[in-house]
Amino acid sequence: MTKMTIAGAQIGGIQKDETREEVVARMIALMDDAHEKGVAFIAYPEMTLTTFFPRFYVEDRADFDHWFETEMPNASVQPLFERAREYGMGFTFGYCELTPEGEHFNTSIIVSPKGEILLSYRKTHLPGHAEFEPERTHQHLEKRYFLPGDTGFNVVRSQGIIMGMSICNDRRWPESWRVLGLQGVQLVSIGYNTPSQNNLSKDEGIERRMYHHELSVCAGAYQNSTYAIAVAKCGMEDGNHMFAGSIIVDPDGFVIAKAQGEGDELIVAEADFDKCTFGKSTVFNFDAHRRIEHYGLIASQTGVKEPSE
Ligand code: ING
Repeated sequence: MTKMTIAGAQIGGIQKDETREEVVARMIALMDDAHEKGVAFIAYPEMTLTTFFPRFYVEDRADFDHWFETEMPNASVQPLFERAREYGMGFTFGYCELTPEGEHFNTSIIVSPKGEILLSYRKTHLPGHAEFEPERTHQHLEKRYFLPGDTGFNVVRSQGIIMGMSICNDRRWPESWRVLGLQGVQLVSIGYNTPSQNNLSKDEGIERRMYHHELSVCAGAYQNSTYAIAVAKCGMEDGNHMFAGSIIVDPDGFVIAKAQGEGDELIVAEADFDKCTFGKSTVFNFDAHRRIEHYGLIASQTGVKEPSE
């Protein structure tokens, strides 16, 4: 299948006291709307089921284990899986994963129209810090509550195309996109929760932040000739603002759908995956043009090493 109607289901703020069931009901309402519009695949945001709790500091991390899912699917999300299967709709969403071994990950999954979990991804690039930093106006403690992902960036064939995932900060790192691109990815789903207030520099405004978000997704899609759905959990959460700007981007890097508000909102686009072929066979024909003998530092060196003089 080369054509598919795809959607991003932007989710407005989730408050601390909102239950999983209340959130899933909001997700299903968007899925119902998507079904009305003939959508075959829908993407939900990062950490869709809970508020963005890494804005809060807690001494004992176990006190935050209630924000995590210990099995997937589970009773809370089962209605979403059932509705998707009824509609024959594939989907992806992010949640916080607590493994039987006691490890905590920021995770997302791709589910087939039959309700099978085909791929699980654990967020690689965790922004922020692990300890409380008093000089910050806003804490961003993902490094405190999650381990760096151990899955790497993988793809899966589903619904006739090659699908992959990133999560939030991953979209800012070209390596995330290129590893997926080297596997022939045609649709990258990226959920995000991006606070609007900056933690350190006061001069960064929301416009600048939004520009960097869109720049990252459009560049990643273009440079790997893939569609991308970047979908936000946004709006106000317990007095903290996260920006919206959910977009669907085509393989030429053009935004073809964009959310207008900061609440629950469906964005829809007609994807023709044959459009991925041109870029992959010309400008970004990796096999014909890449020179990996010169790229060694990308995978062998973590930080910057400047010349001595
Ligand atoms: N959030 C943010 C993101 O990468 C951030 C962190 C905000 C980075 C602003 C840079 C600038 O979109 C998450 N959850 O990764």
